[in-house]
Amino acid sequence: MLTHGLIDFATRREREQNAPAHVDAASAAFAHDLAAALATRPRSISPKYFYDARGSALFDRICELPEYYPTRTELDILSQYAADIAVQMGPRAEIVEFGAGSLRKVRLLLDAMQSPARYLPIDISGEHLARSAAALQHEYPELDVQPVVADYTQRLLLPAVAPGAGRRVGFFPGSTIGNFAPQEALHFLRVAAQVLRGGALLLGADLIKDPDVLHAAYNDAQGVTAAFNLNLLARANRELGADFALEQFAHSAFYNAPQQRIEMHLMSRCRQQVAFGGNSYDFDEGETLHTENSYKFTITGLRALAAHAGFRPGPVWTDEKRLFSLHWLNAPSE
Ligand code: AVJ
Repeated sequence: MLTHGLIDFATRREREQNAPAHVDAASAAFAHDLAAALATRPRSISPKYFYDARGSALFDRICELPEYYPTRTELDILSQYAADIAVQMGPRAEIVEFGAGSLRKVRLLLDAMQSPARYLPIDISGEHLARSAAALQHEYPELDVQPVVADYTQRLLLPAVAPGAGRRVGFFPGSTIGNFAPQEALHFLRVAAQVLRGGALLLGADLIKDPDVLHAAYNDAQGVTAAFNLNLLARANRELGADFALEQFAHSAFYNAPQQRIEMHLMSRCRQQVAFGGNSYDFDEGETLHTENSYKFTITGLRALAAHAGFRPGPVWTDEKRLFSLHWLNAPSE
């Protein structure tokens, strides 16, 4: 239906389009999931398929858009409160980042921390992970950088905390948690609470706000978000030989207030057929392929969710306009 599987989601950061060993498996999964999506109604597919090389580049451009406040705001909060966050972390802490992530963000933490001991970025994409890890290791020669190739939504085995080391702190920025349906978010937080036992999680969550502000963030004037959404069809044409007529699909993004989420869809502008994998699929005028959910939170709602998953919520940092929130969540000790 409209939710996406956890395992599907976990591979959304796959960016190994240039790694021949991985391309076939990634394409096969895309082909399989696209066929399943087109054969079901309402139609929906995991947002992980946005992130081929072109889609990843478009996402990087989204993060720079004037309307797309989350990245900029989270970076502002991180730099403003880095010292407070570092106090929570304590000396010789290690950071476990879920997703190989943005080095800009983790750098702000490392620079404020007292003798950070180790950085463990976890990502399903070995290629992207190796690049990020090597870049960070080069900049922080004292830091023990240990990339972990794994699906972080499953139970994770991490190296033991080193003797004499400080707390283990999970880092899940960007409101990536917003791609999960509520039940999936709860499941993810429960797994994280186990992996981070005795430590904590630093979690970025986008906040419910004026729907016009939300709307603009996903309907930018330059059309970068539209191109990002439509790239899913372009990718299907390029990679799988589908024949989507891109000009016959419209980017649609809107705030679904009762569900507290932005929904992105690709909407058929007319009645049409699409040929793919030896089959033909009918689209009615206005029929959509649902491509993404991006849940928004209240501070109290997020804290309640985390508590339900076993965390003890601590300090929350936010910006002046309360656009975005960063949560310190203490993991259970056992
Ligand atoms: C990477 C899932 C946090 O939901 O805002 C940006 C992805 N989609 N613009 C988000 C996205 C359209 C982004 N996340």
